[in-house]
Parts: sequence; C-alpha cells; structure tokens
Amino acid sequence: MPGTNSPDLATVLREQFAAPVGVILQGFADASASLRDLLAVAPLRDLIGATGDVNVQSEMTAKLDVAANTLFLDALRLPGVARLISEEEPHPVEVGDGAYTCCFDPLDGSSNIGVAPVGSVLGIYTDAAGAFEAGYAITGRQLVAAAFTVYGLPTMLIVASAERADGFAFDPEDRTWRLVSPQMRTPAPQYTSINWTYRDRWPARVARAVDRASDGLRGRYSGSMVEDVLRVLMAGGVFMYPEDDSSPSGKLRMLYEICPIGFIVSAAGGDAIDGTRAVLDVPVTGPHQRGPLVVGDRDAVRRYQDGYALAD
Ligand code: AHM
Ligand code: MG
Repeated sequence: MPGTNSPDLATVLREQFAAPVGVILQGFADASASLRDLLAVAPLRDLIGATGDVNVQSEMTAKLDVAANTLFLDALRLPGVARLISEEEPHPVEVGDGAYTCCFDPLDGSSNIGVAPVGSVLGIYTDAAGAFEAGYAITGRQLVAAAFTVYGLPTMLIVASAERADGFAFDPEDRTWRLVSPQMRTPAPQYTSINWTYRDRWPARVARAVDRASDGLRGRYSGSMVEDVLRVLMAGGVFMYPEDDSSPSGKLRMLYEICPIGFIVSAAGGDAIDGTRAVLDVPVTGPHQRGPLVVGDRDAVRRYQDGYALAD
C-alpha cells in the first residue's frame, strides 16, 4: 500500500529519465512545492486579486500568476534547457544552448484562485531550437516528458514519459513527493467535463460530438483543466474544451496545455484529439497557438470524433 515508504520522486526520476530531463522534472516539482506553500497562505499575504495588468493572451493577470511565473522561470533555468515558453511571457525566454525547450503554464485555472484547486503544467520538447524564428512548426511528438500539478488536498504531481504516467502525492512532513499511483491507466469512464454554458456558441457538429462523447456519463466541471484531467486519470471520463463561436480556435494553448496533457493521458492509455486528429500531430507555429482539446477515455474520444465527422 502506498505510504511514507513509497518510492520518492527523485528515485523514480533517476530510474526513468536521463539526467537533463530528470533534473528539469525535479525543478518543476520543487517549484510546485513552493507554489503550494504560497497558495496555502495566499489570502493572508495579500496575494489574491489582479495586478491590473493584462498578459499576452489579453487576460487579466492575477498576482499569483506573476508569483508562479517567477517561481518556474527561476526553477527551470537549468543545464540542458535552451529556452522557456510560459503562458505569462510574450516571447520565448532564451536560457542556454541545451537541447530542450520547456513550455509551462505556471498557474492553470486562474479563475479558481482562492476558491478551488489550481495547477501547473510542463512540457519538455526536444529539437525545437529556433523553430519559430526559422518559420517551421513543432509538434507534440517532440515531447520527451510532461508533468502537471494539482494544488488540492492532497497536492498531486503527475509525471509521464511516452510509455507511462505516474502519480505522486506531496508529503508536507518531509517535503517529499511520493509515488502513490504507479503506472496510471485511465479507468472506465464515469464523468464528462465541459463548460456546457457555452452550448449556444458551439457549431452543430461540436454539439453533436459532445452529446455522443457524454452519453451515459455524469457532469463535472471545475474551471481548472488540470483538476478535470486528474479526474479523468483517477476516476475515468472525458474532458473537452472545443472551439466555439467566441473562440473559433479553442481557448487552450497547444505547447503548455494541450500537448502536455494529451501526452500524459495517452501514456495512461487514453487519447487526445482536436476533433479530427491526435493533438500531438497538430503543427504548432507560435508559442501561444490555441486549439480545441478532447481528452480522456479512448472510447468517449472516439465517439466525439465520429459525431464530429458527420455532415451537418
Ligand atoms: P488559464 O490558464 O488562464 O487559467 O486558462 C485555462 C483554463 C482551464 O484550466 C479551464 O479548463 C478553462 O480555462 C476554463 O475556461 P472557461 O471559464 O471558459 O470554462
Ligand atoms: Mg492554463
């Protein structure tokens, strides 16, 4: 049974990843532990609320968005890292001459700050050197590892290679991440997660596809993708953020939301598409490119794809 004797993150990373990638993942986990501490006292330290600024996505920046961004920028300036791409940075931040580009959302689910769990997401890409400057696309197939954190009780960290996804819980007593869900597999689906208040904005094919994917499932939607995707991994189901009339390309961003999450859920036996194709095959030509995402149980994702393919 998992407990204080379960393997710690450092041990698992050493076994599964070569040095630069394992060290980058440890850096992400360390910054996540620090952000967890900050979130726990945020209302007491005047950290709730907006800065008054707007980020590159034209979204209001929360004080915690800025604090989280600084934490991850500092933690990921590591040997082996070429550049960092953050949701909160307008342009890639050049770090060194390493082989890896690290893309992260420092604080996912900003509207939940102070009221419900939020999280962080990381994707580690290889061979992405200068892609955007040189005018060529990269894809999620260049991911070598991905991770996300959900700052709930427990605080959970999911780490994946292409082959497997493992879940760790943070033990505040010794500040160690311990393996509690080894080799995760998406369970039989129970839940469907989507912001159904946007139904009037969905094209007909999206409405049909959502209904098919959701058939027989119960609704849960948190406003934080990572929390809903953790539910997909732990309890089973599907999470959808499709394109709609207000966001014709979808809302979520390819490099630091869609591809890392698609990579992780695929490693756990699920699937991730944009409606017609695997999200990992979608060419990405800019740091903040958006896309639709349907991720989770393979059968539910296939039902979405089938409904989406029918002529209106
Ligand atoms: P954020 O990274 O700025 O928080 O935006 C991403 C979040 C996701 O976590 C969540 O699923 C979605 O936006 C919620 O959006 P909406 O309020 O449109 O349902
Ligand atoms: Mg986000």
